[in-house]
Amino acid sequence: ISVLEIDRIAQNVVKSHLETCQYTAEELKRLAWTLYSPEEVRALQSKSCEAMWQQCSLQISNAIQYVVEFAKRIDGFMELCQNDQIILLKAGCLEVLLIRMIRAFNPLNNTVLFEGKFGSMQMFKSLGCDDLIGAVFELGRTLCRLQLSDEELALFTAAVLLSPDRPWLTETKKVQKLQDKIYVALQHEIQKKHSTEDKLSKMVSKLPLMKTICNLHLDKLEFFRLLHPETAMNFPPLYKEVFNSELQYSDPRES
Ligand code: 4D8
Repeated sequence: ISVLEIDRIAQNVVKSHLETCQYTAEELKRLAWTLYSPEEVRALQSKSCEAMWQQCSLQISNAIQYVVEFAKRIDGFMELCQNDQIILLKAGCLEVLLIRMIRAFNPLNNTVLFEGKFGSMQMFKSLGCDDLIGAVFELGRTLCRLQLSDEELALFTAAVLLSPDRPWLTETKKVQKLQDKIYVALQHEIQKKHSTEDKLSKMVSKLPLMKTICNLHLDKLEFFRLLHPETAMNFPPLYKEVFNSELQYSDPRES
């Protein structure tokens, strides 16, 4: 693999990332001190659990659409079989969102952008998922400390998306080769900034916490679905498609 090819991969991934982020870095900088007022936070907190879940699932579903577009623009992704494309997106998109979140996370006051304004974890109180939200904010804080550039974020999210160890992949080798190249490009990008510490291993060391958060989210969703099946049925189709535990195969006996 040549330096030329690494550069080409880096350019493709970074361009895809920048084209598929809802907000530019400048927009986020401008928004950073647009905070929810105490009254607005109280209004969010006094929503019903169902209404807040609905609102969050809509935000996540919106953000997933951009991740799908990001994946499609990564060279090689569309050349994978459709089965593997779906498996990689279903398994990786929340992790990608959590990494993307740090662009919209202000570590100075521990707030995150939610529907146009920044708010602390207290604004999610009515979800009834304090442990999940606590873990998400902890991840935000620790990832922010790494001070990742958009180039590093782009390559890191692409590498996470192209994880060859997702269950039920058919073309594991093909995915592995794509991920290897992206990690080489990421290492190359990190070295450019001659950072002394081992930034890449610090990034990779956050993956277990991300996996924990994904599993916690699935647990919470499963529990929510038991308590409020009618609300869960009305979640956005993309959210349901990505996070539904039961694969919806039709029963062959019925046809
Ligand atoms: O660019 O789309 O504007 C998080 C959601 C981010 C969840 C969104 C969220 C993001 C996960 C709302 C609720 C990450 C951006 C905004 C909305 C990702 C938590 C915070 C996007 C980056 C920041 C800014 C709660 C956007 C994890 C999940 C819990 C449930 C009960 C579903």
